[in-house]
Amino acid sequence: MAFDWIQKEWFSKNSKLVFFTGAGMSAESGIRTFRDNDGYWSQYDPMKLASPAGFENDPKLVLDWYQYRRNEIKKAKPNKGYDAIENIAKLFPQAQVITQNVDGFHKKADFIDVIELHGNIHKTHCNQCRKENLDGCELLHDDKPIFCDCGGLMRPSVVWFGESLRLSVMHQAESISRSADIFFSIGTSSLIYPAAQMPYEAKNNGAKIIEINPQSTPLTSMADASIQGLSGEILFKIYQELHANYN
Ligand code: BV8
Ligand code: ZN
Repeated sequence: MAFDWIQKEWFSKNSKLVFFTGAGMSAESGIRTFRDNDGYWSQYDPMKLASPAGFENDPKLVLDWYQYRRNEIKKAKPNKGYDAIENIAKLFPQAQVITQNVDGFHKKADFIDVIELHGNIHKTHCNQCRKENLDGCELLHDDKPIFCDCGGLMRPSVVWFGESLRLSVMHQAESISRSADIFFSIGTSSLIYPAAQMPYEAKNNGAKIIEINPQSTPLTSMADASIQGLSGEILFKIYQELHANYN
């Protein structure tokens, strides 16, 4: 293969590829990450904006922030890294995506399954009875928080700090990671658990770990290949290589 950090013998036509993605995947779409120098957490306190206590303390502040992020995401669109993953998935039919992102940029399709570990920002549910609302329901009405008929407050359907991930989602992500032959970890600081456990589940079950990130992370030392670069560009190059060899 043209680039030396991916060994040809790692791949075969029926390899099971898993793409584990974080906020860096959407950086080239103009969406801020969390922990880069210009990331959200450099300006805001995550416990005030992404935790149950923060929501309880000031629901309007939290809902304003999520509505702002929804609007930013709606103005943006997936970048070529997303297209590359979809095209690679057409070459390797068992490919799957496990994402920490809530922007919904990874599209489920018949050739690729997408697990959203931390939920989806476009979905809304009641904080008390968990009744879900249709996609796209606004978070504020007349600039005020919206109450469910049970009296609870409507909130974005994302996982906050201190909240458990849905057990079914966690188990699905664990078994997909354990069955991977090639596990790509893309655009994540590998700091947030239990999500950050996934590459270790893959590695412990024999997968090759390929990390794509301009920075090194706690995962870098155990990756079989660590590609320092931007996910959109790198994934497009990887697609070209794989297309040339496995089409
Ligand atoms: C849990 C909300 C069980 C969604 C987020 C004390 C109390 C409670 C819990 C804990 C605790 N101590 C530790 C924990 C566990 C905690 C945790 O991991 N904390 C960390 C700080 C140690 N985890 C939790 O709370 C989880 N739940 O444990 O439940 C429990 C229950 C009760 C009590 C105890 C435990 C829930 C975690 C989910 C938190 N939700 N956000 C939203 O609004 O989006 S956090 C946030 O981090 C996002 O969800 C995001 O998905 C996630 C991971 O971040 P990344 O995606 O990696 O993004 P980041 O900015 O960090 O990095 C971007 C990377 O991209 C960088 O490396 C950069 O170099 C790279 N990059 C930049 N540009 C590019 C690029 N790469 C490629 N190409 C580019 N162009
Ligand atoms: Zn309710």
